[in-house]
Amino acid sequence: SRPVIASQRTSLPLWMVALMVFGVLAVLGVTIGLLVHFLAVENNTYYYEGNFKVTDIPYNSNYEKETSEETTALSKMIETQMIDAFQASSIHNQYVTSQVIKLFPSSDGVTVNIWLMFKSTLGKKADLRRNIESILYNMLKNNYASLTSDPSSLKLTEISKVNAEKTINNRCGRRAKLSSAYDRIKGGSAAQEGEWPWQASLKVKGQHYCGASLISNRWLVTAAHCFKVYKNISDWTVSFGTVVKPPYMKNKIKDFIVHENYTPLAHHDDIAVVLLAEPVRFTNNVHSVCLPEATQNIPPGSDVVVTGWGALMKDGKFPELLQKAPVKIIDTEICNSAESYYGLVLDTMLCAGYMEGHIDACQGDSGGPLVHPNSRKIWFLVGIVSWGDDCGRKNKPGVYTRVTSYRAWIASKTGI
Ligand code: 4AZ
Repeated sequence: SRPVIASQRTSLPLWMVALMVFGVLAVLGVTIGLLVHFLAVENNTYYYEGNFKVTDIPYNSNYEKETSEETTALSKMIETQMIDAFQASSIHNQYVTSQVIKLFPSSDGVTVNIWLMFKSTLGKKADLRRNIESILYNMLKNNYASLTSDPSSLKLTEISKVNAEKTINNRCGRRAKLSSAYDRIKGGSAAQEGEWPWQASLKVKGQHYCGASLISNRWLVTAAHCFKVYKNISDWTVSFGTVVKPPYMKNKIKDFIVHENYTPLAHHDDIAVVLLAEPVRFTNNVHSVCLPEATQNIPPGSDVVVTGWGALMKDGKFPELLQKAPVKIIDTEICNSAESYYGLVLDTMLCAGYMEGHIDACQGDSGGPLVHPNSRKIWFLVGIVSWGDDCGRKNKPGVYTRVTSYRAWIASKTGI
């Protein structure tokens, strides 16, 4: 009987053997697949922060100001050089973006603080850092764009995603998330989350009433006419994000200041600032827009964007999601012509939209932002939705409070 037993033991059913072999192969396959995926295929994002010194630049306190012409000009020059250097390099496939965060002027030049984002496979991470450093070093050594710099001053460190995003979110007018999807309101389309992080909804008794723009962690800018009817501070709340209901967050307000010369029967000086009861914590979805200098000129034809939760057409439906509409600055003279507003548009206002109509701000967008990306793609608040003859009508574009005209007024009330 023994041989019988032995033969029983050795002859496992074929299907069971096949199953076991299959099982082992499957586990091996998944393991190898995962390893390859994480070591070679998966693109991880890495962030770096750096500093270097540009010499031979005379001291100018305007370099300390984030929004000054001097800061924009020098930052743009350096950013252009960095982009060119990385795009011409061997790591151009890993390069995502680079920018100047801050300039620190001193007696012997300007220290430049930069921020970089790369994608790389895990195995190549150490090489990547060395490569970035040597590309920047060579860029500085070559005394680019007639700027003299000190390549030995270059310092580069890897930073966490959390810190990288914090750096961006603490600067005005920038977006931490880079989405290719970024790219009613009447004639608009739904906004992406984090696309317009300064957009606020001013609510009366929990209902969306007006738009507003965040200019610091405590202050908002809006239209004076939003406070025409409801003047009781406790009636108001503020929320952010893209969904109007339920609100992404709910902030109480401590105070609002309406322009002294605003009168409810006219459209002039249609500006107010709102103080939040508690400062907001800046995130990818909530942070401030830049204010232009009083002297900044935005020429007719410039591309701007108006955003809000206003009606999709005159007497139309209100959207659930924040809407964006691309419009263009219109020459005030054209906007004041007989077939348009016939002289009603003051120097302290600006027109934006299209003379043929269709794309425009509408009821409920009031107080909200009209923003312009500068040459560095940093967003500036150029207008506040104020008035217009209906929405999207031919020859009746939207009229906005011209923010540059009130730059000093905003500073006098908020210190910003
Ligand atoms: C409003 O009623 C309103 N087309 C806001 C903007 C415009 C028209 C009306 C501009 O709040």
